[in-house]
Amino acid sequence: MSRWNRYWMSTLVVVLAVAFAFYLHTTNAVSLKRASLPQGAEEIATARGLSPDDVEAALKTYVPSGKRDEYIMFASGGHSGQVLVIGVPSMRLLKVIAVFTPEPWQGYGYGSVESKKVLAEGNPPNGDKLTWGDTHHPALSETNGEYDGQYLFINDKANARIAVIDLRDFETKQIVKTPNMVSDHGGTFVTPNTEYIIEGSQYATPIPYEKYAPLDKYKEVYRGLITFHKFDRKKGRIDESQSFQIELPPYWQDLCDAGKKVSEGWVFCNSFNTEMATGGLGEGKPPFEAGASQRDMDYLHVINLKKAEAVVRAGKTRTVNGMRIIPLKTAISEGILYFVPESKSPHGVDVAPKGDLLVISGKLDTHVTVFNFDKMMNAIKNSDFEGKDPYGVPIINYKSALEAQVEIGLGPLHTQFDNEGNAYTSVFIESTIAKWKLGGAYNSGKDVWTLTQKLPIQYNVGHVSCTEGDTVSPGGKYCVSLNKWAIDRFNPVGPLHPQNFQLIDISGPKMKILYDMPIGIGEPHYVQMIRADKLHPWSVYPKVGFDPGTMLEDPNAAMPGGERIERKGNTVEVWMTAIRSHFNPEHISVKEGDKVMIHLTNIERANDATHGFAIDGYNVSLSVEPGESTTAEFVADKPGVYPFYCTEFCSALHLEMAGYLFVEPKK
Ligand code: RUQ
Ligand code: CUA
Repeated sequence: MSRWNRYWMSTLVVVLAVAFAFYLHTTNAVSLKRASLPQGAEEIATARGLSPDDVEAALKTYVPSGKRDEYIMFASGGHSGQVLVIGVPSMRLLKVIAVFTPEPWQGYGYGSVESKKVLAEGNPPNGDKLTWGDTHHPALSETNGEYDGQYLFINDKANARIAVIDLRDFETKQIVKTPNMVSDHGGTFVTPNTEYIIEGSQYATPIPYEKYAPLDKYKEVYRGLITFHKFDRKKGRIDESQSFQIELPPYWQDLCDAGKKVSEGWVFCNSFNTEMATGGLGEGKPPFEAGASQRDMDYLHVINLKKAEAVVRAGKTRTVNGMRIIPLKTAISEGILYFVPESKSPHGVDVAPKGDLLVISGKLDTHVTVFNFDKMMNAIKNSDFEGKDPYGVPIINYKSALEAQVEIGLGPLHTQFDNEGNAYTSVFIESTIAKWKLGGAYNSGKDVWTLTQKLPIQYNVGHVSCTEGDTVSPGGKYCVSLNKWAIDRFNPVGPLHPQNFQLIDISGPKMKILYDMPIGIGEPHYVQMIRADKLHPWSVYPKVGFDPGTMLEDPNAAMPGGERIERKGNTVEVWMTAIRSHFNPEHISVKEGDKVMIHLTNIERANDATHGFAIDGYNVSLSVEPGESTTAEFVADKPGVYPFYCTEFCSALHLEMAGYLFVEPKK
């Protein structure tokens, strides 16, 4: 290009740029004008009895048709045993992920071999078949203390189990029945790089729990446990051969949290019933609620995970039911376990974003108590102990670990954080969320520690959870108050009321309630909210013939052209494909008593072209997403003619997407 030409070219570029900027300016002006309230908005608000606050809340939560939410909330489904996926701020329910409970839409536990395998893996070795879970605390996988959007874990308090959900397809891939313990509560919590998934037991039992011991042996034989499940990120599975447990005194260990940043490598769990009350209402003895609340102080457990790992590596463990356990004596002598006294029936322990402070809440207290990690470490170094518990665990001097106490109201439970040095604590007895200022490094070194606002909620809050509010970099946008009672908030639906999730705007100087969402599926305990752009789920499986069980191509998948039926002895194996709007083959003939295996591949590549597969009368229901290969297995033990059909309205000729299973009776 000549110099002259180059001159003209660059002039042209400048002119075009100026023209484009002017165009943007005018269209912005137009769209601003368009965004102003439509005529009649005030009339609508008046007619519906909406206050200006209501209108503001509506504008802040309404997500127009076709638009998406900014955050995704993963909520425990409580007794349902499942996980709820909810968009924030719209509070639209996006999905119920089947975890501990069979779920027919997803074909989870209704004939599909992979899901039956996952559910069966979670059964205890005694042969019991568990069909529900009491899900409590979901935990997103983390990298450097930030949610990375790869995996989600959740515990089952009723049976001490942990589930692993892969966030590429939002499906449960593994359920681990934790050996030796039968109830948990302090799970799931992950270490900052998801090396471990933490699960603390709740109610002390003999170890293992299958070993009977009467209550008069409580102090000698009953014990608590904390399990560190090793997570193999490459495989996306817990590796129980690398996991271990630590034996703890028979206090009732409650919630835990993993240290991060400066406190990485340490784990904190609180406990109640350090009285070691054994109940007995009905036998003239004080009930648990009184017996377990006598002392003013219980113990925060301070656990040196790095040392515990070294002790496990050195083989100083005993193995029970295939699980390595660090005995309590060893945990004490090796400097793995310390206590700090904490006030009245502690519940939540929450590590602040910089990892330097721990916020403790006592259920019968009016304060939150803040411990300083460095001060704790100094106390350990200087043997600054105020004594030992009956088992010999050194108790760090309370005053030496203390950083601050903030009076926030009666019955504090859980605390989360924002990006501006504020903490948010749920206050159960008062039904409020307390916002308070952290001192020290969170507010330019000032000793501010003050309550700034109390927001009434409706009603009986358990957890409060804020956008990425338990990570090293909280989002500071929304909190959700997980209310255990709803009482009068919704249309009545009988004596069993829904729970109430209340969305709170925390982006301004004052918290404001934006939305009430009824939860009619169980008592959810905890949620985590992740920025939606951190999640990258597949919209279809990457290849036709993909097995979600292995997350690889299934070598035995039914593929187009390879559809067939083969008999080997009493087993009939079917390779079947599904595409709008037919199954191939459409006829399956077997004999009564045959084992039937149907390998079904959805060979579609279109987004959302899911086919279902149900066999009438045979309790079989599969969901086959585009690309997925799955296998249904059952015994054809009932003679007759059984239509099978697609259960998703996939096309105009969806009703024609059907076939027959013929079961010829035995002679
Ligand atoms: S707990 S309401 Cu199951 Cu997390 Cu505190
Ligand atoms: Cu496939 Cu309906």
